[in-house]
Amino acid sequence: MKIKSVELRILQLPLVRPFRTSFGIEYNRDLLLMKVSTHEGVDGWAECVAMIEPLYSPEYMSGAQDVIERFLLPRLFAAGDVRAEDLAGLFRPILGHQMAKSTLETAILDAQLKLEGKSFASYLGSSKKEIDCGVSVGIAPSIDALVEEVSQYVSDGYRRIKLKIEHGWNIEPVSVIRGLWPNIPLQVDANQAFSRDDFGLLKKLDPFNLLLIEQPLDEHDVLGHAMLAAEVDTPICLDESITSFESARDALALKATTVINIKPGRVGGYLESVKIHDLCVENDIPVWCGGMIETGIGRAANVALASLPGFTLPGDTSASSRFFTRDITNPFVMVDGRLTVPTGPGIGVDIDLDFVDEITSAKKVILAS
Ligand code: OSB
Ligand code: MG
Repeated sequence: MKIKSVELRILQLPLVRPFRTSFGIEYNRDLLLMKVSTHEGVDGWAECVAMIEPLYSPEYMSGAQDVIERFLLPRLFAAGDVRAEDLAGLFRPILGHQMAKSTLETAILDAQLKLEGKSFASYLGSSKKEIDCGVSVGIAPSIDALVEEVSQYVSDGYRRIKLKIEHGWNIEPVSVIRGLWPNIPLQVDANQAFSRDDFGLLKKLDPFNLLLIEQPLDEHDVLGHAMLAAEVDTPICLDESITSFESARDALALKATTVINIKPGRVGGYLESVKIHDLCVENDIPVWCGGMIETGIGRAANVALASLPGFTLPGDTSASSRFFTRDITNPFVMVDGRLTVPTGPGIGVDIDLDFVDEITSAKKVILAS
């Protein structure tokens, strides 16, 4: 395929309720949206999962845009005829910036698969028609507010609940939710809030029959996670620490993680995600698909990925209504705790261009020549 132009937009999409994680971080969903147009006549779309500030990972929205414009697009345009499978090699000299790279690879893959009439799921190697859904619950203003929010998700039919935890919000919320729903699959996510001094506290989570503790320690403290894993019974699952196939391989070898959260943006794209998935399948390590508050565009691709056979745990692949009153695609609607895997060509969703225009605050088109 030959790329004709790349359109970048900044959108503001309001959330249905605030989403709070450790360190008082409150997420919004300003996002960078990309459309790649090709000489073959198809367009490909992708969203960048970098948040507006570098609070989850070092990448941030306008930094990702800068990397795309300054370093990735010139290499892409100079390469001429490209396929999505070429991009990792093409971008290899540019270090880091996985979310920026993933955006471009995903948009090109969308265009390529539309041209070939193939769905994302079948290209990635999946056969499942639907996937089980979990939901990520932010730090609530009070225990009562948490119970009310979780009750809503349980009655919506979510098949797994994930509670965000931090200092001052850990054993009590978990104990209350476990007490009210003794059998619901439950897990926690600390987003790096704890340190090696907190093993005693984290050990107190063992009686609650949690599926896993996600990223309790600093992203660079892989050895600390291995030490913690040896002390607690609850499985440890890395999120932020897994930024590539190599980091996943090494974390598994160190026994720092016995479950892996795969987020395509964090590891540089869907192709790298499949490599990590295959590694985990070979090693009998369960994986699940993380979320970055995606719109229907990123959600569609995540749902396709989550339908691969190694994704044996429900992911943060919730319905569009979890975050948005109105999505920028046909919404993902959960039925019986499951979402249907799109089967149309490419990511397989229709984009509501009128609504996208309505919430666009900036737009730029970069021509290949
Ligand atoms: O750590 O999994 C995380 C959202 C933004 C940044 C980091 C995380 C999250 C979530 C998932 O918890 C939210 C979702 O369902 O998309
Ligand atoms: Mg996480």
